[in-house]
Amino acid sequence: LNITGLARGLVIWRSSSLPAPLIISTWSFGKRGNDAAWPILARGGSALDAIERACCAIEVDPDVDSVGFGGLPDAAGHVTLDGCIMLSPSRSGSVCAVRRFLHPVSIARQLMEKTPHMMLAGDGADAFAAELGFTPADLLSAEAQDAWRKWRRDHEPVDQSQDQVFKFPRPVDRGSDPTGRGSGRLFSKQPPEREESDWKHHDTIGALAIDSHAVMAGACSTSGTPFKLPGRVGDSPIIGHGLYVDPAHGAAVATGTGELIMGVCGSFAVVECMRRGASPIDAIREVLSRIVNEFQIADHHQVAFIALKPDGTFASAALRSGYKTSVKDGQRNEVIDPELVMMS
Ligand code: SD4
Repeated sequence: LNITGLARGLVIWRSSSLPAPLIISTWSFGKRGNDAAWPILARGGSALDAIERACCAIEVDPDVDSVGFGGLPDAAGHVTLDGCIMLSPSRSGSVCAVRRFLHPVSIARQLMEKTPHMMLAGDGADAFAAELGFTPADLLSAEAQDAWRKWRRDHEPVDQSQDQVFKFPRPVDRGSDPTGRGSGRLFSKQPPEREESDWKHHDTIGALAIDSHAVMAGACSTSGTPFKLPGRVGDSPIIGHGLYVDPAHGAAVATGTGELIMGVCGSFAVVECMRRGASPIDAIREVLSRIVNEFQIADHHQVAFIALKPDGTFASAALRSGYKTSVKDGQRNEVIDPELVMMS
């Protein structure tokens, strides 16, 4: 045990086994979020503040084509944002189908902290944000609008029954850009390779953190799948699907094809496996196997999870190649490959 401080005359004893602060985010662009959040964790601030800051940094970044401003719109040309935040089973907030505000995670946090509710949708979420004084924002970038116009041209009339929405090659993360920050361009053409779609596409910033008080928190934010049916909501804002945090047993966050993740309550299932004693990587392996067994997996499908235990051990794994994880703590600031890629 170490004496770590004095407060109002009380000696605060802290176990030397407390984990050092840590933040882990999905994709290589998550590194930008980690960098933005790190000063909070480094000065002893809260994991909750840190993951909110990480998500906000990505939401305002127009170079990230899957979150916040710059995200691709739905089939009707409207960008809708989903996000959630979680500390524990009794402390979470989420919003979905937000159309007039840029920061779903911040709105979700306000919902968690200021109301007895856990989830708000659509106009109700927008009205709540307006009432709280969030600044309205235009979410549709010129580039995303061009992409939508091209999509409409090529898919007229829109026939969602043919699964057009999902028939784009899956996102591929090539790691850091020349600045070392992670490109954020998971879907744009990047010659010479042509593994990706002509379209920029969808994905999610998911972040898990532990602060110096050993508190764990998680959040995720997305514009969902591109050109989705208006009203479609994926896993990301739904507690237990895109994100789950149980302070005693661990946290998990997901990215990828929401429908696959939702089919197995993915993040909750990962945490449940850890609760029963599985390591983070074995927990993810079990849930990915379940997805493979339950769904007809197509080329364009991707699912990745990050799992974190309260002691700071973590793992990430993906259904397919092309996914990366960003991690930052006192010693390192890296973009790493997942420990496991389940299918070729
Ligand atoms: C969704 N899981 O809406 C989110 C978006 C995402 O890769 O992560 N797509 O399905």
